[in-house]
Amino acid sequence: MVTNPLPAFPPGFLWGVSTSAHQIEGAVDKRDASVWDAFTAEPGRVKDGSTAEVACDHYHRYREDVALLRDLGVDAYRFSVSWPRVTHEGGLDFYDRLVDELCAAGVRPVPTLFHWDLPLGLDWLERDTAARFADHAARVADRLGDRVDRWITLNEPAEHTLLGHALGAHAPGRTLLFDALPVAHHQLLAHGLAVRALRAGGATDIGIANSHGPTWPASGRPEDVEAADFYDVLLNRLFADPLLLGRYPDGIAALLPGDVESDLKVIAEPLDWYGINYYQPTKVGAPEGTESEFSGLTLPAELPFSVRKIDGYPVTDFGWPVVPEALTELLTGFRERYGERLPPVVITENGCSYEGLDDQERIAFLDGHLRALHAAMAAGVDVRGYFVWSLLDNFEWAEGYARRFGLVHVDYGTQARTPKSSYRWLHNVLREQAGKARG
Ligand code: GBH
Repeated sequence: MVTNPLPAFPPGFLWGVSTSAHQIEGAVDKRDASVWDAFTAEPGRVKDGSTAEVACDHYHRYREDVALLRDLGVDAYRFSVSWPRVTHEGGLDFYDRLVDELCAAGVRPVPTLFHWDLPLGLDWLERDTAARFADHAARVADRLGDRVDRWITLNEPAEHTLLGHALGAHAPGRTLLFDALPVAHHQLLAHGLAVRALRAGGATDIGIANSHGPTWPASGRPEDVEAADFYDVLLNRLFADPLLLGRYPDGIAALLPGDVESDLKVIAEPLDWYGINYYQPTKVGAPEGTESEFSGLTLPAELPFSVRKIDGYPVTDFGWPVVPEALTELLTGFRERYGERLPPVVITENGCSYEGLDDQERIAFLDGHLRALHAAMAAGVDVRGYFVWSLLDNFEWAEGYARRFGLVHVDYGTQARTPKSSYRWLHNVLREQAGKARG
């Protein structure tokens, strides 16, 4: 049981929860197909053989879900706008209704414009997809911009590149290893072009949600340190450096297509804030010459690093280690590396998968990570908000419905929503924090 009250977060700190379209909406007949539909249809791609055709049926139950948000007491809701729904006749109407419902409930809408469900037929290996994404962004903003003032361009281009195009665990299922690098570059370019398009339409509060975590070398041996540094480039610096410093880490630009120098000017459009999705640190060592297992993935032997097990910490149902203090380390490390170039930070995702309605482990996870976040703020990192992943149990990509990340339990047979203990706990935290902010 967690009993000590959390330290006070500053007035104006934004409390929220996150979801994504493909993981909760369902209503597949009311949108065009995405690469995830095609991927899911291939046998063996999704562990329990499930699809996202219905998911949490949020498309039809959004009113009930917004009521859950309102009763939870969050300031903001991060959801994603499904690009293949926007391309479908009448698809934007759904987001119009959702945003109205959120505004009426006093919950600020924070849409993400791409969370992995690329329209089928588009391809991030093609440079043109970046321009298409900017058009998509402009179209959504044109419709919702009178009620939405904060935007997120992309969700985790790193994971989409790595899992979707390098290792084949996510849609579109390619196993290109390092030949997947153009996918990273084109997403970053898409981000920059979207920032310009959104600003041209009057938007003033734009960020991105990147997946980051500290990389720990397996030992002090130079070969382990070198391998860990390489992994750190792939997960962290490949994305943060171009966005925040306007350059790629050494050796990367030469591997990318096109006029990289001129693209970097677009990619480095100043951001109003920088979103970080944090889950866990990764321990990395020199290659061991064999395949290795990593979060349900098989990493090929030819990679110049190997991922090692982190011992000595509790693990979630997914097997991910629970290391709250690595969030403090991550944030202070970012502040050191990027200095004044780092805009205010928002934690756009943090959460864990556990079974059960009385989810004391989730409470302990969130409590620990909020304390770690507060410690980073006390050490001088400017953090403006925190979003829990996720409001609801949902379609966890290649894991299907087996992993439950929600504050609210979903019975996929009846679609009944049942708030878990963590939901009530967060509700109390938010009430307590509001009281503190009033002084
Ligand atoms: C996010 O990605 C996604 O944005 C979201 O859609 C998803 O539902 C959510 O997280 C939960 O998965 O084996 O211990 O090293 C998270 C990216 C990449 C974080 C893999 C955990 C490996 C854990 N994840 N990583 S470990």
